[in-house]
Amino acid sequence: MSYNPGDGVRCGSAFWAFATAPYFTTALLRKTVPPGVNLERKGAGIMGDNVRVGVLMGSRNDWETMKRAVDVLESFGIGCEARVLSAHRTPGLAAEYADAAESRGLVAIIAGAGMAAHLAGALAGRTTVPILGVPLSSDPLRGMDALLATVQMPKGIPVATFAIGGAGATNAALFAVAMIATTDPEMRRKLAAYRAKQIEDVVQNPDPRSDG
Ligand code: AIR
Repeated sequence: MSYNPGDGVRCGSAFWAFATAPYFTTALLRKTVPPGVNLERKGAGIMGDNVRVGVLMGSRNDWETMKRAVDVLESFGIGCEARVLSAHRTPGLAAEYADAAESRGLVAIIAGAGMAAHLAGALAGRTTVPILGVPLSSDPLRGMDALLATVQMPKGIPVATFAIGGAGATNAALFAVAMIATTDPEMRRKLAAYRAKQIEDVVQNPDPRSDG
């Protein structure tokens, strides 16, 4: 089964079948749902329990970059979910996602968007769950537009902003790991091991002319 971030699924391949089944069921039942049942929770990509970090992106075209955040979180064994939500194209669903974040126990939301990147800020305005913004590169301004839109939040509503593109996606996830590590000794140990491996990689390959 190919991964489809537009459906909003739990990270980790073992979860895909479980995660996508309710979504498709939801789509099928959309016209016959009893009054009072809130299907929009599914529409907002709210998929289940044990999700600690949400990885959101403004477009499915952002997936190749934002996948790096998911890869990091999965490598640390952190429950996460990936979802396309746009501050402009699906503002209601983005708001709903933010509104539910605290009660779901999310520790952080990583939000990547390009161009007039308002996703991170729009989420931050609706939740006290920390928002980690990743500006994404696109033509013609190569991410400078998204960087400024993400980092230049007015005082009172912070967004932690990371580097443009893949480095930012990776670092946002590592930052979420570090947040979790403040209260989780096992995660602290894993993060220390990750750093140690980076040092080891440099020490073992000091010659820039070698293949590494
Ligand atoms: N975007 C989508 N909705 C609001 C914004 N800012 C961003 C996406 C993507 C860029 O617009 O995050 O990086 C272009 O989107 P698309 O779908 O046209 O490729």
